Amino acid sequence: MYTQSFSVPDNSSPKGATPIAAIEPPELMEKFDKCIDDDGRIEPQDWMPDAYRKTLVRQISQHAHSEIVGMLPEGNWISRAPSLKRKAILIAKVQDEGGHGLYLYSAAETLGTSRDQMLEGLHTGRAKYSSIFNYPTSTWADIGVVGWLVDGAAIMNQIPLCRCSYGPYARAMVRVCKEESFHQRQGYEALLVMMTGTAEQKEMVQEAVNRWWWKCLAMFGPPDADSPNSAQGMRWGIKRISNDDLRQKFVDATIPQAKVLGVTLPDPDLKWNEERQHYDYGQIDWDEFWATVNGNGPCNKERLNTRVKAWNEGQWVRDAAMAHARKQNTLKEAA
Ligand code: FAQ
Repeated sequence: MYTQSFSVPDNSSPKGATPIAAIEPPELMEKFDKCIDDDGRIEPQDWMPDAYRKTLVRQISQHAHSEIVGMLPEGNWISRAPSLKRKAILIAKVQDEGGHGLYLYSAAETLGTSRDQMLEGLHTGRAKYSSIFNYPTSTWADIGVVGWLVDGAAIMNQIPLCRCSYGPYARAMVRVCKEESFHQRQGYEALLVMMTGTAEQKEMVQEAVNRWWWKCLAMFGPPDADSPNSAQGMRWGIKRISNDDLRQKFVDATIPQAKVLGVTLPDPDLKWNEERQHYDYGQIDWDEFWATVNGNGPCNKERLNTRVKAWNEGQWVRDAAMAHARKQNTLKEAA
């Protein structure tokens, strides 16, 4: 079961009883608030309220875990990619996701947490990671759909994070977004090719879209009204656009892409709303989302077991690297 390992204490929540200003030195708080109000960047050496630090550790470590666990559903298809070209692209993509996880762990470490602490949270099931990676990739079309829709949703969420008030996170996001953009395009292109193929291939794409669409909408997090961290995250310039607004942007951007591709999005309520100048969409199954976030999705146990096994089996590599570093240090000292 997942709990709230990196949760921010109640006093940092907009709904909390004690305002943050009341528990932090006023002159430091004033300088921090001014920097946030001026849209400046907070750097690791700067003073920051404890609640800001904890919120960032929570979000960045969850994000890092998502990238690392996110390697698994796609890694599942590397050995079965239908051509050498697709295999090379998929290996590069999965490797990129691993790199994103590493930048993000490094960004979180600048806040005073250690990688061991973060990984312990993941491996014991205390830390969260994105709900989306707890669903199976059952056919090759899923790999295209993950690129198109999952990476598409990830970019929509991550572009505003390039302007996050915490410098190391914002800078990591710039590179991550460039790579995610390639990921999204390769997925869409793979699907475009399948849609010029046989009836079975087209059906495989449609069936994969049907399974992933709603899960991707839920990726943006609970509705704003039920999102405990949003108001404070936005006040601090960590989040720039709310969960619901990002979800709407994703729906609006994806509908024309689905038309070009020739697939139907599985929502009878999708309809252009002239007054809102946005598409309306149907009800997301939030019970299913929370069950998955809380450890009871179709692949939660498998994903966690795989990560723990990889970590345990990699112990000798970490030991060897440490032994090598010690040997190099001894040689340097002796020289
Ligand atoms: N899954 O109050 P809010 C990717 C939790 S990377 C699980 O709205 P917040 C790349 C949330 O943590 C995908 N839990 O929270 C890739 C909180 O719990 P807590 C990951 C979720 O932080 C592609 C509680 O619900 N991206 O895909 C989810 O203000 C392909 C209440 O929620 C990021 O992490 C969820 N979907 O907003 C890799 C981006 N949604 O912590 C491989 C950075 C919410 O209080 C292959 N993160 N929760 O115990 C964010 O932007 C934010 O953290 C949100 C959530 C928007 C995810």
